[in-house]
Amino acid sequence: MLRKKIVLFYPIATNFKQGPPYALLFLERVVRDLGVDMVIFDEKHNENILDYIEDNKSSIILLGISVMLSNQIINARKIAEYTKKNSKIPVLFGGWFPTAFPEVVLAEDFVDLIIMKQGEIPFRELIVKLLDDTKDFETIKGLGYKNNNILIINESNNWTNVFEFPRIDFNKININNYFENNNMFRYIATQGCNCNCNFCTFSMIKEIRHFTNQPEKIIEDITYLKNNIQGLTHFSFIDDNFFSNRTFVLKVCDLLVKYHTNITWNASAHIKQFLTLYNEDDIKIIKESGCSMIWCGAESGDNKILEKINKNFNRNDVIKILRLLRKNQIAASFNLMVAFPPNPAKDFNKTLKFIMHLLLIDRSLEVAVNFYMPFTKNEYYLEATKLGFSIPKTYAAFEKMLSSGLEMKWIKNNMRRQVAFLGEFYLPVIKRKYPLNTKTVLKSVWNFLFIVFYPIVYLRFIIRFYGLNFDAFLGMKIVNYFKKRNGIKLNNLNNFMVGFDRYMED
Ligand code: B12
Repeated sequence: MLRKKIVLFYPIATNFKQGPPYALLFLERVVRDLGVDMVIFDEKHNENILDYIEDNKSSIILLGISVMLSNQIINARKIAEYTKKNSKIPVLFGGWFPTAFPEVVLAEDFVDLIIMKQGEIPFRELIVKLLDDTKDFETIKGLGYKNNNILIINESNNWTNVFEFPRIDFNKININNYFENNNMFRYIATQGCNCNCNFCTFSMIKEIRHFTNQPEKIIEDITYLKNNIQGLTHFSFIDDNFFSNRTFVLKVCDLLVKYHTNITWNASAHIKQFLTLYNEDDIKIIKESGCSMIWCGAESGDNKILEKINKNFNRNDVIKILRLLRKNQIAASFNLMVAFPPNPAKDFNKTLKFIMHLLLIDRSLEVAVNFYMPFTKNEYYLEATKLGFSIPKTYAAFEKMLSSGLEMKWIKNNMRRQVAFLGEFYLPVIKRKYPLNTKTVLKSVWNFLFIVFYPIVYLRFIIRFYGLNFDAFLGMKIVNYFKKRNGIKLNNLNNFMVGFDRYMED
């Protein structure tokens, strides 16, 4: 008899580089003792999932799809619809999108089941039931299912330490597919977050906590990855809040110094936590262990906004961490949000000027800016609803949002233009740094722009003036002319992310 199979699918999220599909690797480990085959398809690298489903439909007992709010929604639907149309395989959606919007997802005909929050425990329980051919799903916490077309959403499990489960198996993917920039690999060392920022998806999960993997296990994984990927020297810890546990961080650093003197790494921190937890000696150890960059949510240049979104720090703290990192030769990278309703112009102005100020303190600072999207129910969400805003109510409305953007009437076109000019022109010029992934043919164009436009852009930063963008307009015309001439196209899968990222093209 054919062995039963579970197919797990990670739809493409972005046209930029993506890391390994950790969500699926974390799930595989909890069912590997159940005598069922698990096959992982990452759409970024494996194209033949439909053929696989077609060829194996009699032995596949479940198709599981991981979905976060991104282009994944669109491609998840395509595979799910195909599967429903051409087989009897049940389709399960998991990940942050069904966690945040369970009813929206489960209401669709192409979805039979959803799993909310951490998947490990409910996923294992579900597979056991499917293997037994029983359908009494009411005992599985975190599961949503249908009974005679009625949607049933069970209560969820508490947030648990998933690092206590068996280790993930890197052999389930081709690790070399995830080797980036000829030196880097993304890795998950901790999970969750212990902050209460009320704009973050995590704030929807009230009892969310922060858990760390054991430092020794992390070092073993790093050794394994280094031994199996030629040229790997840099790790990006893509955790939400790597630095929130000092004992853990210092232990990792200690082991890195002991066993991996020649690697560098970057990770995320909450600004206040970092400033409170780490002294100068700690930062020296962190640097010595290879830390080359720390990224943080600086979020806003407006103290009032920082207070109201519960960041627990102010502008001075942002400046303080930037100076501290600079002094210790660790690069900083800040994410910010602009245009909070109902007075978007106020924080917009403060934040853009603040960014200019920060850049004058440290030219190596990396910055990403997004327009604030009121997805969680805080004060700004209420203000936004007064202005006619509503979160999409159906799966199709979310798909539309991804291609045409969210309707946020308080954001004016000149704001979009100014943010775009800041990201695409002023920052590269003041930093004299090509936008990431700039094609070789465009580098000489940028070199020219760096010389011609630097004085005026520098002056702008000194007087903090980002209006009347004749220089950026001209500069971008020149860049776009050469892009067109060389057939370079920017194809963004996520049009709703209306700000700019550090990544320009890929
Ligand atoms: C890494 C990451 C990315 C990578 C993803 C690719 C990759 N594999 O590296 C990249 C860089 C592409 C990315 C992009 C984006 N991301 Co992102 N990302 C993350 C991050 C930091 C870690 C994801 C991860 O691998 N976690 C580790 C795994 C083990 O955990 P997990 O994914 O949560 O999976 C568990 C459960 O969710 C569940 N589960 C997940 N999938 C499935 C599937 C099934 C079948 C089941 C049963 C269970 C299940 O079980 C898993 C094991 O417990 C998360 C935050 C987080 N902690 O998850 C944000 C997060 C997922 N991203 C988010 C967002 C919004 C984005 C962006 C849209 C915007 C942005 N600014 O980041 C973009 C989209 C694309 C773009 N603009 O280009 C949000 C999602 C919000 C939402 N409601 O969907 C999160 C939660 C961040 C946040 N705090 O808001 N992201």
